[in-house]
Amino acid sequence: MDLTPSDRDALVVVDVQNDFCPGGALAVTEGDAVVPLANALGRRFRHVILTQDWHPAGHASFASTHGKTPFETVELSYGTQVLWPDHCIQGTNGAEFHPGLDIPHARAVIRKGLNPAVDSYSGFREADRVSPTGLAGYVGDLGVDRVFLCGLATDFCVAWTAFDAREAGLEVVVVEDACRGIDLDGSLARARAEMDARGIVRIAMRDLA
Ligand code: VGL
Ligand code: ZN
Repeated sequence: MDLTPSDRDALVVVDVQNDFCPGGALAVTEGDAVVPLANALGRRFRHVILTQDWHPAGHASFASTHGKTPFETVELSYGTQVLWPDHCIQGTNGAEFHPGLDIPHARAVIRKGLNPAVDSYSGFREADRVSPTGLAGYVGDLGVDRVFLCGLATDFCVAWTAFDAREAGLEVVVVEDACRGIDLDGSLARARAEMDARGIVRIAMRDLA
């Protein structure tokens, strides 16, 4: 595969938000390390989309909503939901992009996880597997047939975005060293295996040189 970015490619920067960085409510180890890499990647793409986890208070993915402890699971209408600390609440500082994120030509921000009853790891589709965010239509309208992904977290929002991009008929490239994972009970290894099984290409920054 020729990895040189062209106008038929889009970069999707997933959830590079304060709550997923050190000091945040759902901090990913070294989450802030992806910021300079996302910025460098951004300069290589004409089309850049940012996703933003954007939950209402009392969201169904919050442990506090169910009187439970973070990282327990609960059965919701659409299946098993991991419960998280309250994070990325609309309008809070934790929901803002990391202040170092510097991709001024990023034209679209896809907010997700707005439905109080349904989570959305994926930038394309909510966890009920039927409610679209509009991202597939947006990139399709631009003539994009391949997306490159970076950001947080490798094994949740990046992975689910990659799976749904593939199901939308796009080629998918994950820039792994521009991502960081949560790794809950082996979730990182499972996500990588699932990416390989679905024909998602995993690369490193240097492969784009
Ligand atoms: C994420 C858990 C909950 C992510 C978002 O960005 O990977 N993980 N909400
Ligand atoms: Zn979330």
